[in-house]
Amino acid sequence: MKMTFRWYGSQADPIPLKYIKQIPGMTGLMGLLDRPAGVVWEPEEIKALVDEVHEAGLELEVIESVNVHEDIKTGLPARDEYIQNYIDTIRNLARYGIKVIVYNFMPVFDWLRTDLARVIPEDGSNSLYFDEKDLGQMGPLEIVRKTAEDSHGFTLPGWEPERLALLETTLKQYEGMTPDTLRKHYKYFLDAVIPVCEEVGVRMACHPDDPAWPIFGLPRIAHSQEDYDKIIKLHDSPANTVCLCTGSLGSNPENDVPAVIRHFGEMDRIGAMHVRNVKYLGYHHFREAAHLSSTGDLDMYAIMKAIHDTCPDTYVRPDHGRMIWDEQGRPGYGLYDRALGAAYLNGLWEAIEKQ
Ligand code: DNO
Repeated sequence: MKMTFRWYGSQADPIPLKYIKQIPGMTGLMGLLDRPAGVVWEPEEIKALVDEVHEAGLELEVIESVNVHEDIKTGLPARDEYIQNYIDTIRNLARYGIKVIVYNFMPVFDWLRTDLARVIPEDGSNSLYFDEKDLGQMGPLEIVRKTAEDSHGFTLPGWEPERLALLETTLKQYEGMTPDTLRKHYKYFLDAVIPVCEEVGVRMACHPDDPAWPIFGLPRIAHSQEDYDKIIKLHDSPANTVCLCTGSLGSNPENDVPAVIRHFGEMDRIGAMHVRNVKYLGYHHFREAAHLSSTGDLDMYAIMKAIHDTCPDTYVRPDHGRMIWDEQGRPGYGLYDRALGAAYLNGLWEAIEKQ
């Protein structure tokens, strides 16, 4: 296992690389360039990022959120141009040592919450929270406005302003689209990019729908083991993999997360892991918990054991942390609770190894 940390770059992330390096057992980053969907990530900017990370004594083999343009997902004529840009980006990233690209194929929204700072009554910390009942009152435009307001001025992954400016038009383009049609567009994308990945030694890792069910009537096709079985068959290749996010899949208690890890781990189809815990509060109602098993409803030991047994060389990162110790930061992506999460996951790993 390679323990990594999501970092937004020195311009956008208040956490200095030297702090990340000081987390015990931290080997590298899941990094990103904050670029709009559809553009080519240029070699110079990738090189600058990689050099900066290497200078801090960390690796950068995983890149997150090379976002797929909505025209690709909706199958519009401009998709070929955007796919070509994606291919150029894959080639540029491979040139600088990137091995895995984490992306998603969710229509319009990436992850979705109804509150970014819900106080946890037990200890006064706060975390990301979702209650489907609140969505009914808000609607898509309202939730976007609220999320932007609550983000303390930080850009949030998947909530890029230029994407959201087109929200109404984009939502219309999905009207009536079935999951099968979305999968057809997905196949068109994979058929074009996966051969390039094979050629340059990169694996694409698809992040699950978060939360793990359809929202606002949009088609969503990546929130269960069955969904991912279909995705993998769309273009069967070792380069077509899953970014197995335990908190996203685990938001739906019907997903047996350790079993899903074993299923895809045994097939060598896990490109990267996001590991975090979830506390169920009711039907389609949850909040994010500390990583420790007893603070939530996922069995983190069983999760780490499944990784250990089936995909021990994969990249892992602690996922969203709570806000603790009065830290002010990007919701889900502060330093303290994610560092505690990494230390805990490394502790579980050591115990499993020594058993
Ligand atoms: C949320 C993240 C996601 C993930 C993207 C990848 O916190 O895990 O935004 O990076 O879905 O495209």
